[in-house]
Amino acid sequence: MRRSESLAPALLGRLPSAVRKPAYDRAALKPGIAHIGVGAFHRCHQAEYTDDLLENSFDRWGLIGINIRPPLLAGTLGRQNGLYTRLIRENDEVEARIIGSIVRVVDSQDGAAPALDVLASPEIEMVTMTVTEKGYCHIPSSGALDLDNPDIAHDLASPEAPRSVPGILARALELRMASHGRPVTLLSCDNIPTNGVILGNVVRAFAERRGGKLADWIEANVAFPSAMVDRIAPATSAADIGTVEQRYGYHDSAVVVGERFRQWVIENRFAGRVPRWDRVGATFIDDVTPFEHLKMRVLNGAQTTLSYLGVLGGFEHTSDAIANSLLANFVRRMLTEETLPTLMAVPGIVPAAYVEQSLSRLANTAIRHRNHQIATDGSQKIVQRLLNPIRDRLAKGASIELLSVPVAGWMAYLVKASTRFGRAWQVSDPFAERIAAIADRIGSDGNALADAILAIDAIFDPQLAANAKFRAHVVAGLDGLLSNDPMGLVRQVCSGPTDARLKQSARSA
Ligand code: CS2
Repeated sequence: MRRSESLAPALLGRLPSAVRKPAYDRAALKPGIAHIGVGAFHRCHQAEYTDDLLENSFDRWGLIGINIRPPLLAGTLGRQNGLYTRLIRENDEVEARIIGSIVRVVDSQDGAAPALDVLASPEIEMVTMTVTEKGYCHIPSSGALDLDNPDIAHDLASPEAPRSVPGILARALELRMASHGRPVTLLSCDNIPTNGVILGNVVRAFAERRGGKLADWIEANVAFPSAMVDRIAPATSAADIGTVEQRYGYHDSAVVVGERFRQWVIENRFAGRVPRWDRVGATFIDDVTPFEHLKMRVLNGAQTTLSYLGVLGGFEHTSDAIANSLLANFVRRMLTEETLPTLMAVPGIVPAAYVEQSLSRLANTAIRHRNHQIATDGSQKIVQRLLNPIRDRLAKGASIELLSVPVAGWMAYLVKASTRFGRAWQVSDPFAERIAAIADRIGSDGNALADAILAIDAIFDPQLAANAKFRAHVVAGLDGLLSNDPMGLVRQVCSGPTDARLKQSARSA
């Protein structure tokens, strides 16, 4: 094999034996699934489960991967005929496997037509998606469709040329209804709470505005199951591409690196035929809620916490942050003392063991998950990861001191990106500008900052924002995290009772 030859079907027979290859006849594969959002997570999760299923019982579940936002797929996955390397990395271990389940990729960034062609075709009976939290165009605090979102306003005015995910899906369903009429399942694989319910709501909101029979047709022919998905798979870096070249001698521009752990729990509510992912490790279940709470509050809650406190403390990756004993101790205490008591019983899982397993996953030094990547779009993440457990705790009169720290961390992260704070780093969050403007106006007064940020009701429901205990903890957190010694705040919170501190910040309010 010539060094750095690019991955392609013709190369499969010549790859080193350490690289596992698809054990089924790829040429016979027919597409049955479409996926929107072919990022690292999809390539490391749904596409791998599907590859397992093809090995297990073939059938006709090839995947068509669609991107409606950058990056373009044609020059990477497209050139490789959909093939890519999935590396599992755990500390010193590396395991390589070529995933063959993606049969075609479609770039639809400049207009919805190519995506609609696929989504409306009769052969597609399952549409999965990883479009990020903000892709659903919902209001995080309520789950309702955000009618002020410019893409939504555009799509409601021009439903035949949609830009948003809800607009594209509603249009695809309309085309299906008007042509072959075959049922379809739309399966969200994003970390939003009750993701199937939210997806159903935003798509139906469009259908109802379209009038005619669409809403009724959707009721009868479309399913929106909720699902919990899990595998840590950071954005691919140049170093990952280099790892494949160095270790295995070929070039793959669509490599993805993930941890060994994976989980997929899907609500048993389908329309049309279903890929039997349950034969290869996924779980089909009546109620996903307990799994969803467990995963978003524990694993994702810990990631979000380590990302904000990590950036503020000067750590680059999750594994660097958790290697710090103060942050490790903080996050373990937060999860054990405050998060765990909010969880429902989860069939087959011991919550305390799940916490330890999650913490050890985050300590995996071979997974280079940047804190800034996880910190992205925090406004769309903190409700399910932090604010919902805080609300549950408040309803029981229980302490929320630890869970409030990462909420203040998210605020401090965006505040410090403002001009007034010297643009400490670049951020990406739909609410970044609004919070930068607040910071520019107010400066470092924790009380005034907290008041202005808590007033954003798309994130903080008014009852929570008005809670004096929550507000006091957020103010104390902000003051500490915006000081010259952010880790000092974490140390202080870890060191015990804080009533005195709270009284002091209440006095200065
Ligand atoms: C991460 C998730 O970027 C993020 O928000 O917290 O992508 C996380 O790695 C996955 O949910 C793990 O399953």
